[in-house]
Amino acid sequence: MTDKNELAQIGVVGLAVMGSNLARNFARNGNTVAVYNRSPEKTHALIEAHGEEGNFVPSETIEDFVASLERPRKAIIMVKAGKATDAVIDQLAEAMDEGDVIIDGGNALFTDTIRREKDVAARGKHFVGAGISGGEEGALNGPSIMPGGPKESWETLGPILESIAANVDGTPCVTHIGPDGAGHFVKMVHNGIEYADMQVIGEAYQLLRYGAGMEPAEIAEVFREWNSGDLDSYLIEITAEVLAQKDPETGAPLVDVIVDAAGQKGTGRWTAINGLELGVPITGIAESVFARALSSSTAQRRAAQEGQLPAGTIKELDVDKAAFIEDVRRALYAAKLIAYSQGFDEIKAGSEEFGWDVDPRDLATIWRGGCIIRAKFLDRIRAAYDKNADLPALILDPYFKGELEDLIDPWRRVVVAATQLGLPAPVFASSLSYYDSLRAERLPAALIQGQRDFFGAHTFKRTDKPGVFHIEWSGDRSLTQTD
Ligand code: NBP
Repeated sequence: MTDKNELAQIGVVGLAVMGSNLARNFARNGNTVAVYNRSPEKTHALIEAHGEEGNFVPSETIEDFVASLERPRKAIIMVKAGKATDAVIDQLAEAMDEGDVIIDGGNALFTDTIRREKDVAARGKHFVGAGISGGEEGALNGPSIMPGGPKESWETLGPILESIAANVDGTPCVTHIGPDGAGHFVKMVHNGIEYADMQVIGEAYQLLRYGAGMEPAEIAEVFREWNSGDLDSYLIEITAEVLAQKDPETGAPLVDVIVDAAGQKGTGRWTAINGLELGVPITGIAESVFARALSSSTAQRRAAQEGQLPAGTIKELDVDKAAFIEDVRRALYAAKLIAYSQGFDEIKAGSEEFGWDVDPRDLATIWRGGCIIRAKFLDRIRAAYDKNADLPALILDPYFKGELEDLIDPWRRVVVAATQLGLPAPVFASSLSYYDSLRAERLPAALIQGQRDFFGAHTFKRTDKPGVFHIEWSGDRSLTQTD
């Protein structure tokens, strides 16, 4: 139904797949929704195909669109991230009045969101950068939404977003995350965790396929079974679906006909870069981004496959298949746990750096539904932060510590097996090194400090007394205290 005279509670600019699905979701949930797209064909197509799903108010100019919104006006931008977003923000800020709210629902880099919030605030309007997860299906049926921006905007925007968000146990998967770029920041880290989660699932598949010699359909059954336990999650569920799928053209397992070069749109890379900038070891996420890059290094891979690199001694799997499958399940669980723990570390560090005061319990709550990393496991994460919001690391929560007691030996066995089988398992292995580094009483960092003092007089601290010291390496090797 369309009514040009009715004022809309919310507007959507940009009616490609995400925007039109989001607009339909608003309309289906009782909101009158104003819709506008740069080229009017998309607006017409939406109204023609889905106009009966609820109350839409279509416009062909941004001025008419703004005039069709109830005050304070609220408009969500769902256009291509980057320059297009800046252009639309400018048009909306020009046409709107003081106190109106511009929401960017695209995948913006959080530093862009911080800049945009400042610019829009200087023009007297509110700006909310909102991370929206769940892809096109989530946009239509209930996404997980991570809005940042001023708290006042949340007061008016909150109920509308709650009406379309996914819902788990009566709790909507949306809450105010924090000021300016906080929403887009946590969405970025969410995507980074998603990269790691997908990579560890991939590594488990690789070991079962080429280590245990199992066929994709058989592995699909294993994943189906795993989905009824600790690993119960959307990604495990769809993995079983993909592995069970046959290629409609050849009848071969679909996974065998898909080129093994993983693409990326950049949010995982942003997460890794930000981890480096903040000095947070998010090794699982970074390694997953590198694994995708390596998969796409076609020329190098071809050269290496042509026998130019020695494989060394490759062993056959020498354990019972059922036992190996269970070990791989536990290694996957452990590596996944590390990736989440590291992701929450990055959020904590970002929150402190930018003064956002992000509550990790909120994230564990709103990621339980609607988003790609939705998993039963998030209830455990929420319980961990409920007990202690200042956990030094998620894996130090007593429940997860207990889980790791059961996971650590299988995890070590799987990393050893992968090495002996000559199969890559970069996140399984690097996560284990991270874990052992955290536990280690002494790290080789002492030696590195010695080296740095040797070649660059960078000084070092001592274990036995306070102060800063230097050895006269090129002289008499005496010790001097510099501070
Ligand atoms: P696209 O990212 O493909 O963008 C297409 C839309 O941008 C069209 O409506 C197009 O209008 C509009 N647009 C462009 Br391009 N330049 C414009 C300009 N200068 N002024 C006004 N409008 C302009 O759409 P999408 O895949 O629906 O994604 C929308 C946002 O949601 C993106 O930021 C994306 O990163 C994010 N996101 C997407 C997904 C997903 O699964 N696809 C998931 C999560 C987040 P036109 O019709 O006139 O060309």
